[in-house]
Amino acid sequence: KTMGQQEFTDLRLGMFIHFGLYALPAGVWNGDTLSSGTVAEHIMRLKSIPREEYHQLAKKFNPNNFDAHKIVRLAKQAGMKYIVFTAKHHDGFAMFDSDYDDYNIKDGTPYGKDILKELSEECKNQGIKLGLYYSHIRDWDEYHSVDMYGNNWDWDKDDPNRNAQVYIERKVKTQLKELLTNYGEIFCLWFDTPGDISKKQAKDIYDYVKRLQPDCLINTRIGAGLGDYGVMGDNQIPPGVLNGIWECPATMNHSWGFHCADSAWKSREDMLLQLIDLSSKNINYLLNIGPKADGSIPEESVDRLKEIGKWVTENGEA
Ligand code: FUL
Repeated sequence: KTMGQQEFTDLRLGMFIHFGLYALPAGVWNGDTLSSGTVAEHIMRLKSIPREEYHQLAKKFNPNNFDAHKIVRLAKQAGMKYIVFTAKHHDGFAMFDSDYDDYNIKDGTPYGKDILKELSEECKNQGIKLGLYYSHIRDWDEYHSVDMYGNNWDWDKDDPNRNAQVYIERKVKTQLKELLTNYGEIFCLWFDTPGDISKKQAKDIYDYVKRLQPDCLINTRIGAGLGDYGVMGDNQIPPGVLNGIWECPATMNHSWGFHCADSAWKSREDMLLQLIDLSSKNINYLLNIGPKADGSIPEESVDRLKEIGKWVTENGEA
């Protein structure tokens, strides 16, 4: 049965994981460091990195210290009731085994394993819900017939072979089917930055997901006014109570993906105040970690999660 409004809201706190090839440059490209106020997972766009060059990152990607067991345990210790993992971010690289092409963690990296499989099995074993982030319109790897170098990062609506519709049919549906078939129960699909997706396209994707897993919740970032629950802007906390069910995705520093120069860490108090504030408004707090290229979790994040967990244990559920 589909999760009800109260059930979703009762989850309160979740862990967002932004992990992908962008963890390798970690905010630095050709000796040039992105300012600490930017998001490192956007480095391909921010540095206009040619597709072929960005692809080289896959050949070096070997996150052997990604310890799914420890990450899931950490989430649980922090009082988190669900995890949302970036299956595919805007760079187009699949963090799971995909038959769409070899640009995925299993077939295209020295790591050679399906990291999502590991995570999904741990979630199941330790009894925590798993949701997946999937960038359904923005895909910088598929825009390549367009002006890649002039920073024109949008679909060429006039190209019959390469436009949003063709991409949805070929890549999005192939991969959503894999994600909703091979990893057990997926509690939510977290779509993002719909741009000018049409109502028809959004509805088509929405129905496609529900056909594969009727209980999977879909966030409003699917676009065109659709979605089962609302997502606030990044790090946005509304001043008052809202109608409906909501979630606030938030970072511990500024960037979502690991950024070596981003040291603006929020304090434990900052985050607990946010948790309490959101909780009083019935809005879930989806708090992010960005693993390093080797898969390990930045110490600053681990420390903060442990402190949050301590507070949650001592004070009951927020
Ligand atoms: C944004 C994305 O562009 C960011 O990279 C991040 O994934 C955030 C949660 O959503 O809109």
